[in-house]
Amino acid sequence: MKKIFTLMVTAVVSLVATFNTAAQNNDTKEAEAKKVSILGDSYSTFAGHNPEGYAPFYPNDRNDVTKVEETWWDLYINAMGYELEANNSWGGTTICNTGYGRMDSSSSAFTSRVDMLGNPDIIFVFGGTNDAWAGSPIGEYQYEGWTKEDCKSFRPALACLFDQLREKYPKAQIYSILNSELREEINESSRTICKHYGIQLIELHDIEKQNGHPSIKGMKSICDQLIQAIGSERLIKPAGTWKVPDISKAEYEIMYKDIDNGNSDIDQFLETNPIYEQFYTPACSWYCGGSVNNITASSCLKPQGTKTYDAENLHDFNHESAWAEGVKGNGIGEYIIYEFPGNCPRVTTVMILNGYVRNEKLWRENSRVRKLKLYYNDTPIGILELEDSRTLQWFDVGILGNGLSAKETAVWTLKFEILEVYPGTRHKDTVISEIYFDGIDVH
Ligand SMILES: [Ca+2]
Repeated sequence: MKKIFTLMVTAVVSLVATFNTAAQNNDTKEAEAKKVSILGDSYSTFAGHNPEGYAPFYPNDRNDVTKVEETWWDLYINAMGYELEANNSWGGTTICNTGYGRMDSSSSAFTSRVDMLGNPDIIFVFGGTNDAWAGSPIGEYQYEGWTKEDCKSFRPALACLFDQLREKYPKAQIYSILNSELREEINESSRTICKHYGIQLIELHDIEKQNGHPSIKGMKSICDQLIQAIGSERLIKPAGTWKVPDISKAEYEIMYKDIDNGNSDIDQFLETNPIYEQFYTPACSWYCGGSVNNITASSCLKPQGTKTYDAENLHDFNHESAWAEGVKGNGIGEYIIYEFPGNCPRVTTVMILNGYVRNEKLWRENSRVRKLKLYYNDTPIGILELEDSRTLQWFDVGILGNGLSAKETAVWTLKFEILEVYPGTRHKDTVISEIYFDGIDVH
């Protein structure tokens, strides 16, 4: 793989448009990013990102989190490719109307802040920690007719909070996050009330803390646990597609050589067929800094004549070579794993040539992938829904990877598992010609 990388970097860089410009010019079908709002306490604060007048905890001298990019919510939103709608988090606040020292906290309690979340698709309620630490009264389970007095206790207040959120944001998906190491009656009450409202409760575990608050490591764990708990069913449709042209690599190369002889057709060809430019005469791309350590597959079809179907064919920047799964049937459950160096530039886009795209006949005769489950370090983060077309399709998958400051040895992986296929007319084998990447942290 190192060889391909070197080739790509040293290849003619003077060419026409870069990948990004080409992508922008194309007919994209970008889905609008989901908007996330947070109703929280100090764990979800960061100075400058919460409403004015609220007391943020972060950044703090006694905690190593110094950047907003290190908070659980910014990590999660970036990983999922979502957008922040509102972060209504306030340090020291309780869900119920009883705060520290048994003081009336009704003006800052979660129940008094439901109106300030904007227009979200997803709401995270991350509270209860201060109720536990302040020793707020637990109260009885109550699912209607709450008074301000009732909401001085945790159980009625939490139920009242969910009821208000449901009414005010009927389209939003609500998730409740429960801190680790809280007293059991808070945990048990949260489980019972979430169950009553059909709200998924994410119970955190093993969160590293400094001064009672998540550290950088703790924040990362929260993000990972959220992805693990709720990320798996996200459907990701192609953000755009490019047709695969009907000429071979050899024909293209002959045509390309002719460019010096004043062949103006090639310019026009490149403009309408950016795939060939990317593969065979690449300009600057994510690969100027990005690389892949190795690619493995759960199975590969045995060579047929001189043609191989190994996993390496997925990342050789040759549209004519392909990987095919090697089990009986359509290969449902078969998978491919890409391993990246720990300090590799981060990936935001997955590019896929679906099927045996070498020519139209082979493409039709062999099976193509319909759904690919995407895992980041073994955690499912979404399902790529591929079109049944002989095209390059690209998918915005959020920001994946550790970033440039990580150790090279802290490798990370992307796994692609076949969930569904479009059957071929002649063969059952499911084929993918190429999976490669675009991203950030380069240039
Ligand atoms: Ca290939």
